[in-house]
Amino acid sequence: MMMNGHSPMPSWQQLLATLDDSFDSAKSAVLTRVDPTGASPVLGHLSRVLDYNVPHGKKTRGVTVLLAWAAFAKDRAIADVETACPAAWAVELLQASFLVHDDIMDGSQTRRGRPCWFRNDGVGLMAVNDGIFLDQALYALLSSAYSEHPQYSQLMDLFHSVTLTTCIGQALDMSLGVSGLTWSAYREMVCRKTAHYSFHLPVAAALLLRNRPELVDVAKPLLLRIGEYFQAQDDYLDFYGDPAETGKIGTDIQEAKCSWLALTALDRLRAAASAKPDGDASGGDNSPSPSEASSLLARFQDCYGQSEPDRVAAVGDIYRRLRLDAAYAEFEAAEFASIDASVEQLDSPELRLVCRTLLQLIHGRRK
Ligand code: DMA
Ligand code: MG
Ligand code: MG
Ligand code: MG
Repeated sequence: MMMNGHSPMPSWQQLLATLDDSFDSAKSAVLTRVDPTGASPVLGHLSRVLDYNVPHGKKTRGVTVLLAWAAFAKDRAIADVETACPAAWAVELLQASFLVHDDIMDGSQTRRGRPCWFRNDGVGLMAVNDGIFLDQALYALLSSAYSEHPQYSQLMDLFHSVTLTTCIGQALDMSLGVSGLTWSAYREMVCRKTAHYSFHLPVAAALLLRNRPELVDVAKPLLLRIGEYFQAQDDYLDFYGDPAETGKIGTDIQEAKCSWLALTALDRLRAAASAKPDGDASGGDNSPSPSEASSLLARFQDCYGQSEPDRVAAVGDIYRRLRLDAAYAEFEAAEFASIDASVEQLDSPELRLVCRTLLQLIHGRRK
């Protein structure tokens, strides 16, 4: 057996398989807490809530816990990974909780290729309570697995504080609207609503389980940057993604979201509208003329955040006219290179490995 830091890392697929294998035991730890006798009439519903909302995603966040846990193992053999599975499912429970509520708030139709939970027959507003259940279930799971762990109270604090941050980010997301479309508001909102729980939380949880609390803040700035990049991708996919791949149908235009595409469109249109008639201030031969840009800007302001199909389509036409897919490809390549360079500067080889793996995993993603 290899007993040094250079033992091969289990692959992402192996970690995912280990995580999937542990779902039933995580689920039963939660339901035992609901009712140890197994007789309660509510068990059937809550079991369905867990089955429908927790195990069917990409599980990037859950696998990230296992990846970071494995990276810090003295022996990276797969057998050890089970220890971190409850924490991995705890992160997935938090994600499920936020998604159940997010889909209600965003008026979405589908999630992971199936109707959003609240759209299922007989669910409706019960989904509000189900979302709270998914959130609280994670604490039952953490306590069943780690109540004797020396970092247990730090682990609890971590989940609580990341939940509050995400909740504030979701509140910002809902309140910015068209008038709030600025890059600084965007970055703050995205960092809070997505980056903390999606990237910082899973790595920090694994570091606490490994008794390495001193590394939590070291990894955080870079993980938050990866998270901001991840949300820009999500915004891009909201319009340009294929629902057959993403499993969801975008609603950012009709919901007036402060998104990467809307901000970039406004930047381009404002630059083109104020350019000299024969100038090239807005970048590229395909830029609209100042008069076309002014009329597109007025059209964008009239249509963004409106639910009539014609107006939603008009915003999409503006995105295509501005070639925002090409603008996004340029952004993605530059952002990837810049984050990648920062990853290589990390002192800890284990954190470098984790961040590098995550960055490569999400680079160019289509779902
Ligand atoms: C998601 O933002 C953020 C949270 C906390 C769920 P979003 O609404 O853009 O996500 P999605 O596109 O998956 O609905
Ligand atoms: Mg949403
Ligand atoms: Mg949302
Ligand atoms: Mg989105």
